[in-house]
Amino acid sequence: MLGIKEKLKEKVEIQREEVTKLLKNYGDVKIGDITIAQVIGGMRGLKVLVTDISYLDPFEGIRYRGYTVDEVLEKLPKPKGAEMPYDEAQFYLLMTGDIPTEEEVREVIDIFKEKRKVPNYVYRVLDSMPREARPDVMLAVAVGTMQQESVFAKAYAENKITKQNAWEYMFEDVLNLLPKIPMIAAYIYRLKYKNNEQIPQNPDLDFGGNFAYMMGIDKPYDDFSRLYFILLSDHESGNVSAHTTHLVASAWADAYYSLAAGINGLSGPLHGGATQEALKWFQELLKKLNKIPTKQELEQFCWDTLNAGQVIPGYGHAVLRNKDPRFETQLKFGEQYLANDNLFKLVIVAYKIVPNILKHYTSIKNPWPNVDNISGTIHSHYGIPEDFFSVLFDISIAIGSLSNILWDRALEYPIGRPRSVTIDQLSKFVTNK
Ligand code: FAM
Repeated sequence: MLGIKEKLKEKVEIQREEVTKLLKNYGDVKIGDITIAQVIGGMRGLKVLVTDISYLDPFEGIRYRGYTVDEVLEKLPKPKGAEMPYDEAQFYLLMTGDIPTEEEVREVIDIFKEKRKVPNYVYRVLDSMPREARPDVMLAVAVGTMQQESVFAKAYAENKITKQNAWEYMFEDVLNLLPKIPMIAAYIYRLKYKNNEQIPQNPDLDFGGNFAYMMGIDKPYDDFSRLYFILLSDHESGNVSAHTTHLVASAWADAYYSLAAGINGLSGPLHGGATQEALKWFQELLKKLNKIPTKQELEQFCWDTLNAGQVIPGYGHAVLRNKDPRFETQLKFGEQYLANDNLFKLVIVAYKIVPNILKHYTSIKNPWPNVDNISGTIHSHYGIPEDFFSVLFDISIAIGSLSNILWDRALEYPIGRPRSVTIDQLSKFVTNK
């Protein structure tokens, strides 16, 4: 068996040749036009990034390295007795493009276990932060604090890094950093919400299983953790957090700086914060009526939200134009384990009604529930407070974002630097037409 590093070495060589060929022979080929609406509209729809880690088809949904959500859940190896695959297997898939064998995933599990231990100074920093600090801020601070561990930054300072070998140092950083993220996240959770009564790691458990264990939440939360971390691991590289991580890394910042930036990028209510917003919206509705609403009551609540100039959280998407398979997969989990949960019942009722309301607005390009519509309900079912949701999302995006920046270095992508225009220039452009 080839180890993950050797396998990557082989693949990096092949992909480098491909990229060189594309650039040399076809660098001038146009693949699209840019409109004023796209320039003003957050580059929506512009194909200006490249990644093989995942691809988001607007109608079919996400494919991780070419595999759909269902295929990934079916094909990746699972821990004994678990219904969901190892997150380590998803990491292997995103990194190498291959579904790992049991033996291949075992190598990653062993490496991750060996590298889990978080330096003590990180805990001291976390302990000294105000209890009011948001948990995702604490996670970003913890990741930033560990920057001094960066093998990449050290090698750069010693003039050891070349364009060709940069990825190997990035690989070291990724392997050192990723296994620590769920450990730190669980520590923050117990510190903030469980009176700092910490649960030591269980060396027999995998990435997701150990996270659930350290959180102190019983089965089947281990399987939900595995599932959630897989589902949210990557959504091509254009969403705010993945894009931020990539952009920061493009200036040859190491994995610690880059991921800390991505964690901050996830926080906004229109992105990672939407999980929290969606749950709040459902809770408000339930509180107001004190029962599962009728169709009319729910429709009225939607109109009240929209007429107040607010978005209905958990619906719509910048790229997807169809139902989100990540929503559907969590729905199946909920049907199996949350059938008696009132909030979950409300998610199902809303699924049938809200899209029809949103369809009244022709400007809304996707009226369907997105992944964040349901995640918060499931997190909250397991007793997790709302402001911790973005940390769970951060653990997931770490898997995909770190895979992305490894490949950014491997394929020697340059620093990101788009150009800007002024409004005046745009106006003149139109007048001159
Ligand atoms: N409720 C009300 N209005 C909505 C809407 C919703 N759920 N989704 C879109 N719109 C509006 C949008 O505000 C825009 O209005 P204006 O023309 O007045 O600016 C119009 O419909 C067209 O928007 P779009 O092109 O369909 O979507 P965008 O690409 O601009 O925005 C989202 C995409 C996700 C930011 C938007 O759908 C939204 O705000 N949804 C609610 C928040 C949410 O659930 N975010 C989570 C997204 C998730 F995928 C993630 O990143 N984690």
